[in-house]
Amino acid sequence: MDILMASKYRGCLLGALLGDCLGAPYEGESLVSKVVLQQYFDKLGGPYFKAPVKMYTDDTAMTKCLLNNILSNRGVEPRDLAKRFTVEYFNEPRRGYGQNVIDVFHKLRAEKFEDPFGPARAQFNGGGSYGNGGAMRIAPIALFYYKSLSDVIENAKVSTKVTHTNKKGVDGAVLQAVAICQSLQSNPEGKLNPQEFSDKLFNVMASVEKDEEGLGLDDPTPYQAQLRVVKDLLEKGDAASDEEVQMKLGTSVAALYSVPTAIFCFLRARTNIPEIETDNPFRRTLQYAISLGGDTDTIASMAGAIAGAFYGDSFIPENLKKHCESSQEISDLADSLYDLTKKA
Ligand code: F2R
Ligand code: MG
Ligand code: MG
Ligand code: MG
Repeated sequence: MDILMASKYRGCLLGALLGDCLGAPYEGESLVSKVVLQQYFDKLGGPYFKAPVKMYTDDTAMTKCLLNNILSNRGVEPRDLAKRFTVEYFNEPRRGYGQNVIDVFHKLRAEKFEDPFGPARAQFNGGGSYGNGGAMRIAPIALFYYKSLSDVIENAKVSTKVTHTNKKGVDGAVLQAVAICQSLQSNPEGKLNPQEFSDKLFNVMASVEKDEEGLGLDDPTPYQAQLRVVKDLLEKGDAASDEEVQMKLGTSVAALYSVPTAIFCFLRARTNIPEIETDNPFRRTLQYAISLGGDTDTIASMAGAIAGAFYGDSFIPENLKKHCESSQEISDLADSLYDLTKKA
């Protein structure tokens, strides 16, 4: 067994879980005080105390569906995935789902899952959703298919289109999956060059962002534009204020204004950030992502997945994990996915 790779699988899925659970209480706030967050993380990550667990939201509920879809079918199977999302939603509807994705679940059920992509295609008068719901759950795709970039891209698209068919929603999921793959294949002890990391993503998106469906988009390369901003902000370092990051990259539920932000959070948190006091770069990633406000559960979850895939689960503070719902189950599912990938 490749001990490091198994640890990266757990790190990625636990990173996604912790970002979701710890970010959820702040979702929708404009900017979150770094002092308040420092106390929050110090308390939850310090000596263990009994407290109600921080509940996960739709981000993790849907990640689990995708994980179990891959485990049961040895790969993505869209009709089964559509069923799993729908059953999960009707079992636990109060997980903070996106406003419009709920219509997809109703239609899928009414139409008996005949066309697993049909209801998503009909969203927004046929334009499809550009929300970050595809990207926020994509980690299992990256982990299962990481050996082939074309498989990652294809399966990120297929799994996303069950709920999100707008090109910006789909390409955001592709970008997040590729970022996780890059982390998975990096040495956590080695030197990571943030500029190189984002250049590699840029090159992948240059081939993905073609207006191949003749959509006549105003800007056919929006993710490449956002990745240029990521590089500019990384170069500025401490000179870039949180407000500037928030304004230029965004912190909304739109994939275009949250996936590049999550990637930036991981890369920025490689080194110290003012007012965030921790030597642990995994924890720094989550604290920073949440501090930017907006879609905090989802941006922290996506940044956490990239960071966890880079550092592995040994960087995830034990007591922080214990305060998050289902952390043992997620860790076990990561091991099952790792075992399946070894056999594939
Ligand atoms: N929904 C939320 N947060 C809202 C508050 C939740 C509250 N705290 C609670 O507990 O209830 N969070 C979750 O939703 C995001 C993922 O959303 P998803 O799955 O992409 O959903 P949807 O509905 O498809 O899209 C989200 C919104 O984006 C806008 N939008 C998307 N496509 C559009 C288009 N083509 N034209 C116009 N608008 C479009 C709409 O406002 C959608 O409702 C995550 O943050 C997750 O945590
Ligand atoms: Mg959520
Ligand atoms: Mg998810
Ligand atoms: Mg969210």
